[in-house]
Amino acid sequence: MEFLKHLSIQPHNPGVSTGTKWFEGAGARLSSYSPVDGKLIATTGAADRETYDQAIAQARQAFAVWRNWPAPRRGEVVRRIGESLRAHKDDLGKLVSYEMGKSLQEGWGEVQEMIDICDLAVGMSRQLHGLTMHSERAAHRMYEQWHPLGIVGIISAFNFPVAVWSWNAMIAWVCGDVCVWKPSEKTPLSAIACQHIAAGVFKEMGVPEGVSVLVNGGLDVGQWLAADTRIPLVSATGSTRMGKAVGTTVATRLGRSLLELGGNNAIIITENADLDIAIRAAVFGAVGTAGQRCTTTRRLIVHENVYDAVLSRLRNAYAHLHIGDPLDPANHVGPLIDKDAVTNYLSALDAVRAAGGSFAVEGGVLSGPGYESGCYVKPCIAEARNDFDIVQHETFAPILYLIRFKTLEEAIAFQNDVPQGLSSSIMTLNLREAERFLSAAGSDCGIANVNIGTSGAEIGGAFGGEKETGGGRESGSDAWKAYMRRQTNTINYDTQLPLAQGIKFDI
Ligand code: UN1
Repeated sequence: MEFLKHLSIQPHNPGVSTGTKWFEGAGARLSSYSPVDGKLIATTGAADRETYDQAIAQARQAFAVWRNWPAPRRGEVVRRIGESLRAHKDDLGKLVSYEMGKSLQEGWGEVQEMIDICDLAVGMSRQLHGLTMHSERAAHRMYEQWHPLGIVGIISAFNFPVAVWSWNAMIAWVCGDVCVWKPSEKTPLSAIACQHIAAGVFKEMGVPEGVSVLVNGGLDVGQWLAADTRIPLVSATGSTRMGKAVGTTVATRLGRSLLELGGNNAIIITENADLDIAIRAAVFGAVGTAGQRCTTTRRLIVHENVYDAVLSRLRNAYAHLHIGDPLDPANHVGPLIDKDAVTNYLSALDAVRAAGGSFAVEGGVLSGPGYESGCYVKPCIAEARNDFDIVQHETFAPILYLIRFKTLEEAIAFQNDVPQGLSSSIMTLNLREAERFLSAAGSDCGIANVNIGTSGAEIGGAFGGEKETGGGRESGSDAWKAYMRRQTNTINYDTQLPLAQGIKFDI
């Protein structure tokens, strides 16, 4: 466990930080157990209301200074964080893998996603541009500019314990905001490691204390953030249930929220698909991160003419999956996050059977040597109908539902007929099918891919989805605008004061 030392993780860690300073916090301590071997990794303090309020006060002070730093200089801070992440990639990837349970490849991939967003944010720091408009009045100029918003609250989930913070924080920082991060109580150590990495750069560059605040804790801390009028934007990633609670609380005070919630992502495999690509995409999409990505492939909508071929290839691929210690590179699939997740997985299997579904690849909990934590489950495949209640729900586990279709219209209707709208794909070499899927009458998701699976989005595009996924967009494209306030400026350099719309008002 050398990586813990390299990342400054102690057996007992303080729970709250304003950057370089750490505070114990008098909230109920958090214990982080690894789902890999069931062992206690370390504990952290947690925020109580008083420590929380002090940390927010520090963030406010920091904002008053930080917003005046030129954006490219803030970009330089983010560039250095990216460099430090490169230096810590191996260790941080291992910690993510050990604390959360995803394969080491995916742990490293998550850190790479952080590095990528740093690079993107550095470039953005010189491109936070507004438009200029032509005024209807002579000798007047109109333009818009984007100013920093203030404190950005970040609530992140266990499944991407470090990357989701970085998508928000790196961009918010170049925008001139300061961040308050409430990580998942299931992965507090990964958050502590990130805070140490950022603080190292802050110290070197004289970044004001309070630009990066970490508040570990439980549900109550998330509720404080959501209700806090000092926080103009709350970005929350997690379940639809959590997002509805946060979004409602933020809305009652007319704050802004950016919600990244559940997905129920499907791949449509038409009779014109390249099945080699389709099967690889489907298997990685369904079992990667043990089915605990918001972009996980949960439904496979397969044309009747290729259904049997797809099923037999999937059976074959699933038979070759290695399930076990995610830090062992020979394994494809690690554990679920905890025993509650295992319970949810098992009740989903019961619900499939009760609804009349059957299993083409059986699931179950693994036991015996290497599986002592009780969190390892078998990825499984159920033949189901799209309108089963359980199929309409997001179960955070490696359960893939197979659904048969006859016409593309029917397939697209199935794809869209769920409450969520995050990611979607079509596998086809037929241009007409692909374009219909991408058209206004096609997929209703925030992400729609062709011959690529539903998970593993690159950070250059805007990431997020529609309907119960919450509507927020993070990462690339112009998602930075959510972290700033827009101001329209009209400047009169005339000797007269003409009124807009030609109104006459003589005194
Ligand atoms: C998530 O599961 O919350 O597209 C994010 C992907 C990753 C991000 C997933 N880049 O699968």
